[in-house]
Amino acid sequence: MRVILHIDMDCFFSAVEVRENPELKGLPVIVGGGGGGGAAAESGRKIRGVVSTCSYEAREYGIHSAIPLSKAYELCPDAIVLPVRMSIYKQVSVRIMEILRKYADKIEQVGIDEAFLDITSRVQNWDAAREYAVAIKSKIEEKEGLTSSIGIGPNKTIAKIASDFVKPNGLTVVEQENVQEFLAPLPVKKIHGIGPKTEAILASIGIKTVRQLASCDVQKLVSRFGSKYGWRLHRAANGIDESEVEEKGVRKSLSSEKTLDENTRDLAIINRYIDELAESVHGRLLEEGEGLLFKTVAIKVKFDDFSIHTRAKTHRSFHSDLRTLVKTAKELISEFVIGASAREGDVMVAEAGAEADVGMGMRMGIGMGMGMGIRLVGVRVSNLGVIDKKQRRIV
Ligand code: TTP
Ligand code: MG
Repeated sequence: MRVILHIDMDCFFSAVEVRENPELKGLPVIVGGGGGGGAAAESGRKIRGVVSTCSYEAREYGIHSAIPLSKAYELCPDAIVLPVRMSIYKQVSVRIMEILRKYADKIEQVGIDEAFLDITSRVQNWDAAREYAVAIKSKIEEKEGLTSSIGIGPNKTIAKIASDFVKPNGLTVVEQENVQEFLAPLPVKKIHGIGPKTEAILASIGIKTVRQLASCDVQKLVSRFGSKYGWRLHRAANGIDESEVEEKGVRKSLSSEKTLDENTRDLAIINRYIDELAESVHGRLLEEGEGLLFKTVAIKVKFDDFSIHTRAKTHRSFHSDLRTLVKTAKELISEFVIGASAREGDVMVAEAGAEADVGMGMRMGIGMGMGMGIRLVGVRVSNLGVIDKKQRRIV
């Protein structure tokens, strides 16, 4: 028997904003679009964009994720509307995941503010699991000042439904023997993966609750939804889910390198290779899952004598744009190839001739491997972060 925990932070973006601006505590706070809110609306400007999330106080007015900001403002003219500051939420998310990692054998992050933890080997029974969850919640509150909701069950489907059962600051434990009883009265949309479309089809055949879905003949579901999805619905409704908590192979870095057509030290030529390599790395950053962010950019250079050298720069915050990648890589390569006293060095090389260059260049602190041609260059990004799939935006 497994013990699976699902944790979801409460009104995440908005809770982070309130933490950063404590005077907002207890107020209806909306995070979304480009911000603006009261002043923008009063001056007659149209508020653009949608609500990313909002505080629980704002939810009392009927505001929720994905509705237009203009509608939200109608529902609650006093709401404080703040712009999305993705890089801050991302940093908080990374820190929360680091905390969680210590509490599980396996952890699967499934969004910016949620994760599954397999805690089977950490707890002896369901009571211990509850205490374990309390400890996790307290640790996150202590370290990050944020509340979360946790669900615990014998599999991921149950844990996920349970974490949503009491919110905010909830904790719901569904023991194996209580699974059917817990699921039965819930509306089918509570099962992860059942969206409005499936919900409507199920309603059309008279199925509204999980109890009804669980007792529906699986062949009927298969004929409606196909074999794979039909069986999945049937199993989920009966509380069965054998899927593992999958520790996603978190990518540590991405790189691309190229041997030059001809060995050279000509920066203009090398920079053309850098453009190409950076574009390739950047393309793969975007392809990777929902997209990745980077903090560190590194370059690699191989000289005539096959010696390999690298230089790296770590930015303070995450970036995702090609421009920053190219600019950083070019700065690094130019420092590296030309050195601090670049122009002087170049002249000296021209006059001194190939033999003497290396030693003199080195002694004078000019570029690395002075006099030697470069035969290969590479660009690498590391210290990666993910772009939130719900948000679908790049910082
Ligand atoms: P959720 O966990 O779905 O929502 P939440 O944390 O704001 O609120 P809850 O207490 O109900 O868990 O999403 C996490 C973050 O993802 C959320 O803070 C903002 C972002 N998000 C969007 O940007 N757009 C959306 O449509 C949704 C649902 C979330
Ligand atoms: Mg959340």
